Amino acid sequence: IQKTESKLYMSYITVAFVALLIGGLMGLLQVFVRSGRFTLPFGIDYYQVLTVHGVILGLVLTTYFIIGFHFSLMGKTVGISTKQRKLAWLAFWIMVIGTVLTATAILLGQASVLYTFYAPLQAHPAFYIGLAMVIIGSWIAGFVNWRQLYVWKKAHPREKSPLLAFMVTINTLLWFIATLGVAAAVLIQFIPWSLGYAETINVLVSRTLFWYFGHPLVYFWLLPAYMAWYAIIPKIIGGKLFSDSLARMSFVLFLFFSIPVGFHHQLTEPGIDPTWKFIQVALTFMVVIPSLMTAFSMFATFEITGRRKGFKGLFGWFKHLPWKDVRFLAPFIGMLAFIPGGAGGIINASHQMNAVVHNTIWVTGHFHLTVATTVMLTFFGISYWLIPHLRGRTLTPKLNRLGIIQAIIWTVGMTIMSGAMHIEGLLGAPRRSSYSEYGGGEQVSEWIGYQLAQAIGGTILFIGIILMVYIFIKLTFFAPKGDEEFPIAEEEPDAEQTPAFFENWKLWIGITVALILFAYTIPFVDIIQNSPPGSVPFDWPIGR
Ligand code: HAS
Repeated sequence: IQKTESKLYMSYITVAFVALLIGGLMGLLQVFVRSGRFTLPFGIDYYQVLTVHGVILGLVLTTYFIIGFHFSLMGKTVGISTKQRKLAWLAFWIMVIGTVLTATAILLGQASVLYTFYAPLQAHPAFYIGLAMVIIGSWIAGFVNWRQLYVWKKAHPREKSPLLAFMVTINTLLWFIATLGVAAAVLIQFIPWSLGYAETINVLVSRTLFWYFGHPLVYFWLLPAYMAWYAIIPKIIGGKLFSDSLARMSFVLFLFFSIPVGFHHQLTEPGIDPTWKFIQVALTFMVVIPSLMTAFSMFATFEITGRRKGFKGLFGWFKHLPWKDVRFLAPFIGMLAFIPGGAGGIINASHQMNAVVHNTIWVTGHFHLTVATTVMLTFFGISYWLIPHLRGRTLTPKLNRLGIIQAIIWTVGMTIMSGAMHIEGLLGAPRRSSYSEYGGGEQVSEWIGYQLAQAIGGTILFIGIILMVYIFIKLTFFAPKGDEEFPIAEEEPDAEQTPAFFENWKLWIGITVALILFAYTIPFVDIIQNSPPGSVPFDWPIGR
């Protein structure tokens, strides 16, 4: 790989690891505060820490790592030109300036609005302007990816696009369509309101636009992990991709169904017609299908590879998996975590059960299993080969062993922390609150033990973060020079040929837009009509 390319990809990935360290430290402070044994020094506000944690891990780490990974995949499969590389740098610097603006507003205590930042909480304009810049930068990066594929297709007429390039294109499309919602909220609602040009803000519209973006956001995080599961893991275990068409179909289904489902985050909210909540819940159950297809495909890959290696019996094939290879083990634990993580999601999406868990710390437990375990462990698994590959170094057996220890520490810490969050949530404990005895209620006394458990789990996780950052530094600067493989799997030879209609982007975008218009138009008009300016709580004047 050329130095100019690797420098670009590594810049994105490095920001992600810096974010991991800062965001992880904030997480540690939070579990300490909630244990009731620790107060924040220098009058630092709990919500300021919580905002740093959510923004830097949920928005900064993920976006930078994903864009760096996307570029690496595109560079490898379809190539990148000098002009495209320059634009990718422009995207990077716009994102960095935006991130610094947003971070400054939060660190000065002017933007303790949490990572969901919806009204009536108000931040300094710099917070929103910075976010808008991050989005604009990410769009430029996405345009570059599309251009990369376009140029490749022109040079390879009638060939199907490489699977990983196809997947990156779907994920950037998903991101682009989803971020239109949050960009609209930021530009039309938040910036004028925070600058004082608009006296009021429509709270329900801001929340609806946020969740129009917020749910596909979680699939924007998940799909790069799926890229690795489908196309990289089979190669690492010495097997082949089960089916190219199935993989493409599951990504197309994510594009269709991940956006028109935002209401499942707003099930308890007044002002949205229950019929439309029902429709979006039904669509939510559709978005479960591509994950089930993925689970099926992974099992198929594991079993076929094991049997081919001669392992017999119902589960004998399981033994062949390379348990001592961290490039496999870390993502595999991620897959396992997604079984309870996904089941929790189905519980959340079921309207009646949502009433039990909504706004409790169960939800925090859910997303620490999904994004902080499934996705993060897969990202770590990717880093073990991608970083040495980009840096012209190798993953030594010693670093591999450290990686395995890291994955085990993460698993133990997360099992304790997320498990305690799930149970405490079912006992009614709210999320997003610092330590409180709530006037000494009887039920509250049941919670504290779980909060102590979370502090223990969170501390173990923080040790895992320190170890991961150490491994990152080793892989980047000190590992021995060499040639680390970029593992991309081939398809099973007897798989059916991928149909040409997968390249019909107009069709996929058309269906996606139609589904969004169907799921959002009527309820959105309804929301705007029924919350005229001045009505509370939907239209909230400043300072109230
Ligand atoms: Fe979620 C809240 C519903 C998936 C992240 N979710 C959140 C929030 C975040 C988040 C961050 O309907 C909090 C937002 C906030 O701050 O308020 N979620 C779902 C559903 C799914 C789901 C239906 N969530 C995710 C993923 C996330 C994520 C993925 C991040 C990456 N979620 C909700 C709902 C809420 C919510 C409600 C709102 C709650 C409320 O009231 O506030 C589905 O996509 C899940 C489908 C997945 C499966 C699992 C398939 C299993 C696989 C593993 C295969 C394993 C193998 C290994 C092969 C059905 C693919 C096997 C080996 C063996 C040995 C067994």
